[in-house]
Amino acid sequence: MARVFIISNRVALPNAGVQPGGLEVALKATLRKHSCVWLGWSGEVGETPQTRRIDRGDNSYVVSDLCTADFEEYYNGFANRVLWPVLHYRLDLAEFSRRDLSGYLRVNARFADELARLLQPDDLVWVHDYHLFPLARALRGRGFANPIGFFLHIPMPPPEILAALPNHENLIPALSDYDLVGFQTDGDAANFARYLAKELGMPSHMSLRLGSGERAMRIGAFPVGIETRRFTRMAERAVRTSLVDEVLRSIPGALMIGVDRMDYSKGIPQRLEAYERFLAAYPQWHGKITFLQITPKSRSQIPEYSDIQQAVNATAGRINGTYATASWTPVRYVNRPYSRTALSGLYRASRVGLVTPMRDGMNLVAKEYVAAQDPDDPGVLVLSRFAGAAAEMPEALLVNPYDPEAVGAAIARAMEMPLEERRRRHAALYAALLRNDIGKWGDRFLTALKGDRPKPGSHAGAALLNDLLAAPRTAAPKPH
Ligand code: ADQ
Repeated sequence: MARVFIISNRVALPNAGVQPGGLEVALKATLRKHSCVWLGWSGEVGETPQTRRIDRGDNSYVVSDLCTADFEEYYNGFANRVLWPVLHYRLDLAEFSRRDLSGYLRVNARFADELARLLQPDDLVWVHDYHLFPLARALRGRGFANPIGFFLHIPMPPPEILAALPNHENLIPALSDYDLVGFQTDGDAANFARYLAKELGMPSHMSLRLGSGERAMRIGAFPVGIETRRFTRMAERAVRTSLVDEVLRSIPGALMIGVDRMDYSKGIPQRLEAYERFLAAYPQWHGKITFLQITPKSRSQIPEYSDIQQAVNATAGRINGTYATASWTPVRYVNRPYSRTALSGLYRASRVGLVTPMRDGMNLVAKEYVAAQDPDDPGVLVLSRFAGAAAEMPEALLVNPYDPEAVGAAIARAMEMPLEERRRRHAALYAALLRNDIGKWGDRFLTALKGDRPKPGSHAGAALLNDLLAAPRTAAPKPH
């Protein structure tokens, strides 16, 4: 098979230690199965940027530093202060500047130059995430006709929100230079299809004439999964380690766990408020539940992130100040990352997994929590309906994270749930995880990219633009 070029903002170098982040987890199986070249930013910032290459087995890693202006404008600026909030439905947090946009385009052009030096005509190119929307356009402009796919790990909002993104009329149509554009859910793919129809008057057939020539772009849903059985085995071992034992011995009653990167999309302050409402409404659980929230810091250069940090500290302090006793601390808020092994053991030891993002592309923590459970005595997943994972996990207790009382009631329901019901829900959730194991995700995407249509009825097969727009609808507006 041809080499697979993976391009993403950050590259998880082999043996680089703990790096919380979904991309690394999602790509692990693809790296094991194919000969890959993974290219992106090294994570270093310097005035004389260097490029390094590491070869490991069948894979190579090519990473380049960014200069300070690139880091500020491309990464901190346009990617994290404009695209991240807008795509998470937070227009109120977006801070657009033309300078940041030009930095974003400049770094994309640089990645295209880097790729141009390495690509052979039969290589497949798989581009990841919102940092790199215009990369295919930059590659096409350099004369490359390789199959190029794009996967968006975060949500695609409806066109009414996307249209508020300054310069969307250039940026979003640039996605049509990809052969395949993949999303986490059918809802995200449908939002993109609606954008194309609404903003660009694009017809509901798949040959699109846009920008650099005629190209058949397809769009589809490819929900990211996890390595289910592997994670289960890891949790079985990890639950017997001294870390888990010490945690369990140090708390009275049951453990409830939340694990997230520090980000406003994850709804951590709102989750703590929901727990506070739960403690107020269900005093019978005082002293019998401990909420462990694990959240390493991220993007702390950006003020919104230090604001959440403060809000979380304040709420956790208030809850403990109100309810703690000499023998019970209701919230333990931990600010450091844990290994995946340690997390898996903690998930298994937890009676409730609280995963309540305000908006999330998928959310792998929800899936890991389910995979980690003991099927004979499983814990209960309380999951935000606004996580992409909710579409595949209807047997979780689905909640609206904007409604703290409802989340509090779901915690109570999870704590009280009879064993039979817990087993039934867990079995259904676990079966869904196996159907969409991550090992199949990369294959599905790469097969679709090579042009093979997915088998009808296959889970998470590419839902094509045709299908998404198949419902009878009024004539599309003309392009403006
Ligand atoms: P993230 O928002 O980074 O990724 P999420 O899916 O919540 O990701 O979790 C990613 C991984 O990081 C999980 O394997 C989890 O165990 C690990 N992780 C999270 N918090 C951690 C912590 N506190 N300590 C240690 N490890 C931690 C993006 C999108 C998601 C999407 C993924 C994959 O925002 O919606 O699910 O990509 O596509």
